[in-house]
Amino acid sequence: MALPKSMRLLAAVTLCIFFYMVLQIYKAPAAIERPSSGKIKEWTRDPQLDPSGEPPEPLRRVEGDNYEPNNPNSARINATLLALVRNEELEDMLQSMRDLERTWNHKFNYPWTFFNDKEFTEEFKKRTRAVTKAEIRYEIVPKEHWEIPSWINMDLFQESVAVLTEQDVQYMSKISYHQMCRWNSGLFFKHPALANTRYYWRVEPKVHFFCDVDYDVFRWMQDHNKTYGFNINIYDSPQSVTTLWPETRKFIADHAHYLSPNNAIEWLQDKEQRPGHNAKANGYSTCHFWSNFEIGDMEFWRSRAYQEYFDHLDRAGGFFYERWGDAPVHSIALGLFADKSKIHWFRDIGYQHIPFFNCPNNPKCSGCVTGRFTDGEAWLNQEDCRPLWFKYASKD
Ligand SMILES: Nc1nc2c(ncn2[C@@H]2O[C@H](COP(=O)(O)OP(=O)(O)OP(=O)(O)O)[C@@H](O)[C@H]2O)c(=O)[nH]1
Ligand SMILES: [Mg+2]
Repeated sequence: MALPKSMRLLAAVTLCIFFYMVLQIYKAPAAIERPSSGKIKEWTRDPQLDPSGEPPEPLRRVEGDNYEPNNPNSARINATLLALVRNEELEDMLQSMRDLERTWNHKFNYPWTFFNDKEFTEEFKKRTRAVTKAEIRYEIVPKEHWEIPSWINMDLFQESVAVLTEQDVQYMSKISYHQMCRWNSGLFFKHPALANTRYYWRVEPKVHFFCDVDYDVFRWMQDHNKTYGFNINIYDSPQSVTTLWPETRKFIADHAHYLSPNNAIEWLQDKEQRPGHNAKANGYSTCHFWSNFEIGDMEFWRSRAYQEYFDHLDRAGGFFYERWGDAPVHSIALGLFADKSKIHWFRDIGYQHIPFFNCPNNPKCSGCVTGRFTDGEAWLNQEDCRPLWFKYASKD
């Protein structure tokens, strides 16, 4: 018995749909890619999962009283722990200090230098003094280093705030945030209190340190001729730095002689890993050393190359009309003007600034999860750009 024509048509369509579905199932990947993995293709696993220890010798250690706080012939070099901090952040600063004193500085007793745009309160001084045997200096940022520069047009600033806030640029409307980024970028090392200091370790309130470090980190920088040390590398929000790379290119065009022969420009310009970021930031990958932790040689910031670069950026106005951070500004300068072999990954200094971690596989560490990059939402793993640095520079 023949089926009516409409039934035959329906059967044919159903058959087609069936075969189409089978084909789609066949074409699907064998394993579903976890959207949370986010790790770069070069990595099969995070290198912090592998056992690691101290960086190479020479390592200077405590012997007898060589690092005692009042030893006039101590082995300390010209270096300081430094923090820009507000009086209201006292509890969070104490937390950071306790961690760093416990893991490192109670052995080496490097001085702390605190900076503030206002006077420190007596309470701030009293309570910070109680958590260290080392000397502490309390310094005020000079007005001319903090105030908004005269060439910034405040109407234009307000317009930019409206536009970039709309584009979700965090802290865009907070004037003090812009001032802080500018000061950390190009002015902190000019403070008279640091005139005789060469190395610094930047510490923010509310950060954690997890690993015992048993060598003089500043002396290690000096002995190994390092310019800069970092431990976390992340992407920036490209909307906050739209014209930073174009301004940088203008500067390079006139100052090519400042480029290091062993620079990391390829790292700065990578567009493979996050093409969208590179496009929005007009050629900059946005990968940067996360500067709430930095151990550096201020000679680099005091160099002619950096001073002229900073002045160029400062005149361009992007610390206010956009939200250029000290992290991308420092990172770009290092990537261009420093020898990349002089930039060191302090994998052994376990660290957290919300929401990211650096947590090595090292018996000297406790309180963090080995190899965990974030305890925030899974998508934050995608912000990790260490693999880019390792690809274009090294893990040293
Ligand atoms: N004295 C002073 N310190 C400031 C000011 N703004 C920021 N800071 C300090 O500068 C550092 C960086 O500021 P944060 O607000 O932590 O900036 P951030 O790390 O980008 O932001 P979070 O992710 O919210 O921590 C911290 O040590 C602050 O205490 C300010 O107006 N005055
Ligand atoms: Mg912070």
